Parts: sequence; structure tokens; C-alpha cells
Amino acid sequence: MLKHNILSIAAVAIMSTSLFGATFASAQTSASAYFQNIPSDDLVSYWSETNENWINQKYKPVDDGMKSSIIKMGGLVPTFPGAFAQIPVDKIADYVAEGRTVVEMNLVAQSVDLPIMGGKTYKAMTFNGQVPGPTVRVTQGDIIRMTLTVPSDEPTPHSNDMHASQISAVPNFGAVMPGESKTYAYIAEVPGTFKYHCAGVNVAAMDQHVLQGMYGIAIVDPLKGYKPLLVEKTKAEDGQIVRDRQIYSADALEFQLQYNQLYLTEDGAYDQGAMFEHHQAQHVVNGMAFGYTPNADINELVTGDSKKNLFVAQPWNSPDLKQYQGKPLFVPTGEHIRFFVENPGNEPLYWHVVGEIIDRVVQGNRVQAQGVETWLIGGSQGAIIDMVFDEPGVYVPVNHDYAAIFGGAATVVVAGDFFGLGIDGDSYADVLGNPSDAIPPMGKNSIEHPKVNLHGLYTDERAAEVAEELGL
Ligand SMILES: [Cu+2]
Repeated sequence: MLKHNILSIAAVAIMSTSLFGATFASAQTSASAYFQNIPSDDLVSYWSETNENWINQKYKPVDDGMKSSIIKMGGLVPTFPGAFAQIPVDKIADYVAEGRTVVEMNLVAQSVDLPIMGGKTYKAMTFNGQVPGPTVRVTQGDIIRMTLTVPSDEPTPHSNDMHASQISAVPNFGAVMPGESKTYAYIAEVPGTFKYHCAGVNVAAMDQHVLQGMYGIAIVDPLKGYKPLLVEKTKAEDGQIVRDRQIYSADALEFQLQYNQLYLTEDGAYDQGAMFEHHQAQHVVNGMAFGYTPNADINELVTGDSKKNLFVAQPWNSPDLKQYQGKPLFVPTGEHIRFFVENPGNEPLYWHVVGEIIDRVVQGNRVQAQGVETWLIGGSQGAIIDMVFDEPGVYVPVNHDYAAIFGGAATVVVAGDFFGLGIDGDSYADVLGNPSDAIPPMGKNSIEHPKVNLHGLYTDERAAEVAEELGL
């Protein structure tokens, strides 16, 4: 197995080198205009760090002077800011003057130990001490100015590839060394839910960094907002059954759910051999297996016995677990609920809600489906899913792959006053709140959650920051 891994890494490295080489060569003549925007010293150092092998093979023997000349000719890095919506960072003010909004996204790479289901910890790699990383939310046409900082005590470089962008992968998504930071900016031109992720150290170990936690989403709201939701029902009218079309406002109560897998050795390190064989240790939703399940307090409230579980798997029961204590999602019945679903992981996501039918699926601001039982979301794919929960009840969004369901990709949604607790309000969220990590930042058509509580795969330090941000 080990041999297989090493060979595979080598093969990827060779492939990417030759691929980049070909791209640079074919783009030689047209990139020079933009080239003047990049300080040549930065470029030389970038180039020599990442592509030494290729340039040596291709141009050997070349002296440093010739290498510099080639680089200064502008042939070797294909970046076209206008065409690819990249904004030179020092020109952002010009775009703001035209009326665009800039949204800052500041990420700090942090390798930490975080808990996993079963009481152990794993060697997580995070953005800002949380898995997934913070969600950035913008409106189509806004500028995202992304800065990634890698503290000097990080054991490895990191990077950030944003799928919401259309900018050259090189040098933007390249490695940021410990003790350094990198900024790029772009116009978010396409609405939707988009993954962002560490691309490893110039692609090497990308799998490890993403699967151990370095991922998140950017939500790009459509410029003109979301569309109202049409749900088709039936009703009896004059002794006949007729269609009953119901229109719900575009405004919705929103959740974010990201599906990934953990491939771990016994001591919580990354197990690449297991990844190659698709042997998951756990399936996680927003970083945790079965994280959105009832807890001991809810057991007590509903059954009068804190030990009498309401759901088949409640691994995060105790209040002692702080921000990791299980929290279900609470929704009202008869209201528009919008899920931002992303699959940053390594397995297909068969997104299904046990007990419901998906009312609408939107991707690329186009309706892809209405009235479907399951929607397939491939690796590095997102979808915006609109639903109305008609009846009070317990519903379970799952990855309808049985290994995934039993491995942790099952989320409990309680609609209305299913347990007959007689709580005032539309849902238990009015009293119990919804988990902070399942709630995206407010956007164009967001309905504010009545109450938010602290929940997530956060370090204690990050949990304290989130609590302060939310006023908890
Ligand atoms: Cu990384």
C-alpha cells in the first residue's frame, strides 16, 4: 500500500509539472500585458520555488539571467485579469469607485487536534480553527478580497483555491509559506454555492489538507435575488381533485450543510492508503459525524429521561461536550427553507431527506429539478435546495449511501411542534435555537433565525470568538 501511495504522488507531481509546462508555453505571447502588474522579484521567487524542475528540464542549460529574461518576457504565467475576473489588489479602489462592493475574507491556517465521534481526536487542518472554514457570502458582482495567512509555527505551507473565482490557478492558488500571507481578489461573477479549499503545497498533499478539514464555502447570491418557490399540491374542488399551486416568497430560513469524509489512522493522523481504497473512518456533515442529533437535554425535555435517546445515534450527548454537544435543526412547517449543500469531499453525495421530497434544486442560478426524491451532488459540487416541510415531524437529510448514513451523514430536522411540547412560536428554534455552524451569514433573501446557539467543530478559542460575534 505504501509503495502504491508514493508512486501515485510521484505520478501526480509529474503530471502537473508537464501540464503546467504546456500551458505556460502556449500562453507565452499574450500574457505580457498583465505581466507588468506582478513585481518580477516575486515572480522569480515563485517560479523558482515551484517550477525549478520543469524549467531546468526544458531550458537546460540556462543561466539565471536567461531564466529571468524568459520570465520577464511574460510567457510563463498565464494570467489575464480582465478576462478571468481577477482584480489586481492595488486596483480595487477603482472598481469600488465604479460601484462594486468589496467583501474581505481573512483566513488563517491552523493545524490543531479536534474531536471526532467516539471520544478521540484527530489531526485537523483548519482555516481559522474551525471545520468547515468560515462561510463568505456575497452578491453576484461583488469583489472577494481573499487573504490567507500561514503563521510561522505552522508545520506546512497552505493555500486556497476558491471555486467561486475564475482566475489563474497559478500563482493564485499556490502555496503560502509559514510566516507569510497572500492576497488575491476577484469578481464573483456566477451565483451559487462554491467550495473553497487548501490546494496543499502546490498540489502535493492536497487530499490530506482538504480531507482533514481545510475547506469551506462561498455563497454568491444572484444579483436580482432568489426566485419565489412554486410547490405543486392537489386539492378537492367541487368533487374533483385539482392542482393546487402554492407560491412561497423567495425569502427563506437558511441552512448550510457540507459533506466530507475522514480517512484516519488509529491515532487520528491522515491515512492516505484508506483514501485510495475509499475506506472512510467517518462521514461528517459540517465536520462532525452525527453532529446534528438530539442531546441529553432534549431527551430530558421530550421523554423526561436524559438517557432515553430520541434518535438511533446520539454520540454527542453530554453538555460537558460544550460546542460539540449534538444539536438538531429546528424548522417551522409551511415555510420556505433553503439549504446550501456542498460536497467538498471524496465520495458522491446522494442528498435525500428521509420523509420529504425536494421541492426545487438550483445550480448556476438555473432550476435543475423540481419534485425529486434525491439529488446527486458529485465531489466539489454544490446545490441550493429549496424545501417546505409540510407536516410536524422528524426528517433526516442523509447522504443516501448506506456507508455514509451509518458512518455519520445523517442530520435530524424537527419541523413544528412534533413532540407536542406546546412551545410558543413556529418551531423549537424559538426556544432552543439552531446551531451556529449550520447557519450561513445573512444574504439577499434570508429570514433571520429566531435564536442561535453555539455548535460546531470549533477550537475553544474559535468557539469563544463565534460566541462573541453572535452575542451569546
Ligand atoms: Cu493546507
